[in-house]
Amino acid sequence: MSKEVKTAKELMYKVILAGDGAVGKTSLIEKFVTGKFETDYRMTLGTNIFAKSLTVEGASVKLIIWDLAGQPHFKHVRSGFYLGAVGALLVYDVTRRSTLDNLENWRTEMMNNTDDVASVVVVGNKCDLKNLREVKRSEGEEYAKSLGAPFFETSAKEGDNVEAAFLALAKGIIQSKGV
Ligand code: G3D
Ligand code: MG
Repeated sequence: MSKEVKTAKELMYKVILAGDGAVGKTSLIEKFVTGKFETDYRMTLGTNIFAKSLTVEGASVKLIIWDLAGQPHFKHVRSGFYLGAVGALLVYDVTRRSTLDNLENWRTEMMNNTDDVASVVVVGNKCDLKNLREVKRSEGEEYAKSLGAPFFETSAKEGDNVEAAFLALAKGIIQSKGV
């Protein structure tokens, strides 16, 4: 008879992705959760919720990843989106400087709507578009440093650093909340 091993209850954490439209939030989640980069799923409106289990520092963690589909114009729609989130990826697009400039507004809106955020990671996405780059790596790094947050340049298309960014997010949550 095989021995059943009882594992500790899996910890579940709500995390969100914030940032301007078309920076690649949905693409990053799709890549992380399904390993695919697809180009034809993005027409949904409202909020999409994804889940992915991972092991961080020996702990089993399930990230419940909330994605704001479309860019609702009304802030009250977004307030429920932030509620209870303990982690956030702040995402900009390295080919559009305005998207980095706007990250602080996204962060402020998030902080105005939840007290629970324990872990933030700054992500400069689309690093595969080398010829279109508008934002230097050091600029993103500097913003992240000002928040005391980890920083990654990612490509949802090629997969670079996608897992690393989510792992750093989960690690930050575990470190501040304890296991
Ligand atoms: P959003 O969820 O932040 O609004 P999306 O952004 O994930 O919908 O992505 C917006 C567009 O950027 C999509 O292109 C998507 O394919 C593209 N994109 C996302 N991430 C990357 C990346 O890392 N590299 C490149 N080259 N493109 C990326 P379309 O043309 O479908 O609008
Ligand atoms: Mg999207």
